[in-house]
Amino acid sequence: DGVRIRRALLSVSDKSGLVAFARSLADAGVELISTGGTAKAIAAAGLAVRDVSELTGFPEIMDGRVKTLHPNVHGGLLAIRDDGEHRAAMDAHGIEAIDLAVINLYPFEEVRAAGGEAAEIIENIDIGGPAMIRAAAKNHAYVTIVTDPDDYARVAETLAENDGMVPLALRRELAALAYGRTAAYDAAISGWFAGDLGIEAPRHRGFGGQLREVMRYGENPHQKAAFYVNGDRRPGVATAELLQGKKLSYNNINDTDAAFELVSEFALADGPACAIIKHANPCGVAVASSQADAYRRALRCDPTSAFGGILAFNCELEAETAEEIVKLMTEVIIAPAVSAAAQQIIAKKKNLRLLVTGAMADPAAAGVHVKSVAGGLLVQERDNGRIAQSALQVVTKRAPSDAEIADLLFAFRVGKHVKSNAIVYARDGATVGIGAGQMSRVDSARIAARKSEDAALAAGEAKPLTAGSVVASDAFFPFADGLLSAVEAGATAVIQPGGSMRDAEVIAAADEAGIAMVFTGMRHFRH
Ligand code: 93A
Repeated sequence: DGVRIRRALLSVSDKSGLVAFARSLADAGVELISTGGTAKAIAAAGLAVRDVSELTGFPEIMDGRVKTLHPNVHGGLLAIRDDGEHRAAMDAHGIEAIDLAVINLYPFEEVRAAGGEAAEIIENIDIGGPAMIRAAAKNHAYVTIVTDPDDYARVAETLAENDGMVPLALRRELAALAYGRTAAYDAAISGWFAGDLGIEAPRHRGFGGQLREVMRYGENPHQKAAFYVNGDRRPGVATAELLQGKKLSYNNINDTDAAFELVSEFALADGPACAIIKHANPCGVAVASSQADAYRRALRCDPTSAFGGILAFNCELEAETAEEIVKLMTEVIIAPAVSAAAQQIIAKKKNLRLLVTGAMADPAAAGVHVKSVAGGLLVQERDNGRIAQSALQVVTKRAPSDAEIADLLFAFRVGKHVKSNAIVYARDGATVGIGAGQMSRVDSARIAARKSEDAALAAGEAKPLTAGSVVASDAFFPFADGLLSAVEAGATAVIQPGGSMRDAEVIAAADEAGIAMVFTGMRHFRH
């Protein structure tokens, strides 16, 4: 099932590894045909190469927009070699069979990521390249298609070992890679157009990705894993620069993303913010007048869980904060920037990863969220919903005070980043109890309160930290019990979406307890 390679067409934008591969092909007696820049590079290495214009009898025109879009190229790639009619067409039109196509595409993704002008980005939409890749891959019964320089070595070795032939199994595998590449390429182009037009429907957005790295393992050591990036320039774990420490693991990337997305909810105008994440849930979040204070107050919420956690900040990491951080075991720090002094302090902890994003992410920006299910993918818009103070509806006799409103909005914003059912207690811009991921809301409320008692004990305080706090619920309280548990913990105000059949019952319970409650009309499930 091997096909002998006699003639190869090479047309590559990424010229890495090209010359060595071309040389091994020439050594195997393969005739080389190439487009302008590729031919130049091959000829410069002293190898014989035919220009594709000679094959087509047509010059490259329109700044190269049309160079390989010609029947002599596509006929040579698509002809069924042992079909009488196909052979007759080849003879009649002087079409020469092309057995190997080596093609990589105009760097659309890179130009887009570098923030090029629209005209430049559009010029980097490759038309001829994908057409040849798809033609060669379709005809893999006769043709070998190579789209990734990483595959040059094994194709060259295969040729050397198999008397200049490529076996069917490898041709099929390379065809699968080829269509994967053109699909990801078109997804990136579609995503760019969609973003540019402000189309938010996920079906218009590309969510294909490009392989960034293969990881040692996934969520668990027996699971293989890889990190794909999609060219979206949203500041965060995918775009950040790693200033020190080992590569991030699968779980590190997941947690660091959760940490940075959460802290991005808080603008600098809100004050320096810090979020501590464990297992993708926050175990402490605070906004304070100084960054070090924000860190200390976030840590106070649940110091036990914070051990080995991921830290995110919404402002440049300062030396004073760094001094505090190195006292405790921490896995990752992510911040928009880091001061030179802070970097020196962190450097003492060799294994601590320090990531710098250069900017904060826009919490209101549109985006795509993908999740796999057996047999498919679920795609939705990212949860960019945000509740402003003006959207709050007071439903109790008592209205919350200004200080309570500030804490209510803070707690609700944190709750958006806590796995459902989420209950978040907050006081003076800091979480003081977080209940996450329970199947019943009342359990989340009780767990949050109990954790707050533990935290008070650890801090040597007599009263639980929830005394005099406010509480946020990511979805409505279906019954009064969850609310009553919050009242018992000492909460004085509640924020929740509202909309339960039993809202009246829950409101009556709040009034009876003398607490204030506001409805947001927006739910923040996170599963
Ligand atoms: O502008 S194109 O869409 N039109 C074409 O006919 C065409 N043929 C090859 N782009 C085309 N290519 C691309 O040119 C290849 O995919 C490759 O990325 C690049 C190689 O050009 P050069 O050999 O001049 O560097």
